Amino acid sequence: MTQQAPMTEDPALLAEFEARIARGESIEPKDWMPERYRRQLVRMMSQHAHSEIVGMLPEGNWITRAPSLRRKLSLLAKVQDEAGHGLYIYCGTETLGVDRQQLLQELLSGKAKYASIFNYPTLTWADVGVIGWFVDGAAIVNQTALAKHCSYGPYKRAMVRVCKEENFHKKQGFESVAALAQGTPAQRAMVQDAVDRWWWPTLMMFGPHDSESSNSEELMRWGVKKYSNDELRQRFVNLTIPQAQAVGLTIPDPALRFDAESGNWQFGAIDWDEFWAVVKGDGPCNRERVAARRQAHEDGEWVRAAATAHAEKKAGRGASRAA
Ligand code: FAQ
Repeated sequence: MTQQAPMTEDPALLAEFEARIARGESIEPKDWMPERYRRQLVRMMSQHAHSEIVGMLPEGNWITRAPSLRRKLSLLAKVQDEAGHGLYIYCGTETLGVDRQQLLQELLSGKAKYASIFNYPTLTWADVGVIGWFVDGAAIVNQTALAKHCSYGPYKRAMVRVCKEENFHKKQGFESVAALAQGTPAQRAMVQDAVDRWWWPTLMMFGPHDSESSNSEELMRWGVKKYSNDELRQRFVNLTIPQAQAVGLTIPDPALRFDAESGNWQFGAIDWDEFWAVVKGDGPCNRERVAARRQAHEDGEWVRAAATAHAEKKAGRGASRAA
């Protein structure tokens, strides 16, 4: 999505818009907004929607291999929830005047970004629990801030429901992790291995360091983001370390230590080269993920054609009844 177009806004309208943000008012679809604000929201919300949809794939990989009916049911429900979140956020994006087909094309062509985390493989059943615990846990930290503070009304309201569901996901993930952590030595080794592989990519989900975050200043000024990437990352680490300790799992970071003065868990250096490689398309599963979405889109062609034919038939009947 292009962000570079020159934009000159009416200074009086811009001042009134910024005053509304300062008063904590919600901006609604028909309200005046700077073009740059609209574009930033389309960028962020469409990336978010794509993340929910692509995010179905790593865990979806395990639905047929869940170890019990109970685990299968909760995983099915979770993956279905993520589809709902994606559709919900695409609807939110449409309130900004952007066509969903265009956004989907950008995803299918490989042009659109989505969360880096979903380009990692799910190698064992333990990965499913750890994704619920870490990835949904990270999503909750990020999205609760949006649900409470985001200045764009439709996005903020969407996040309220999404966060409630993500909370269920996190609980089912942590419960599964706790069961494995108390299981046989092989189960404990499996879940520790999953923690080792998912920890650092989860920290990367929060985006680059604040000093490298090109969008944060604008998003924070306009009340979309309340907290910076590093602030939210720190909050996630502080919340998660005691949980790992409670179930006897080790976080793969030798530099981790509690700083009593700040109350923060200090952590080691993130591998930003890995992050940018994944964001630019060179992660372990980027090609596989986009190929799976393309295949799903092609497989769904008959459904779209049938729905269109049905709508046309209904419209035709309506027209002949009205005549
Ligand atoms: N992956 O300037 P910033 C979930 C890009 S949903 C890929 O700091 P910003 C649910 C960024 O787009 C997870 N790209 O960007 C679930 C920008 O590039 P651009 C998704 C990333 O917007 C759970 C450039 O780097 N959540 O997990 C990433 O201020 C389990 C510079 O970055 C959301 O989308 C990344 N991790 O901050 C589903 C929440 N980070 O566009 C299934 C809403 C950054 O200028 C299973 N979004 N980039 O070309 C946000 O809060 C923000 O957009 C951030 C990024 C924090 C993601």
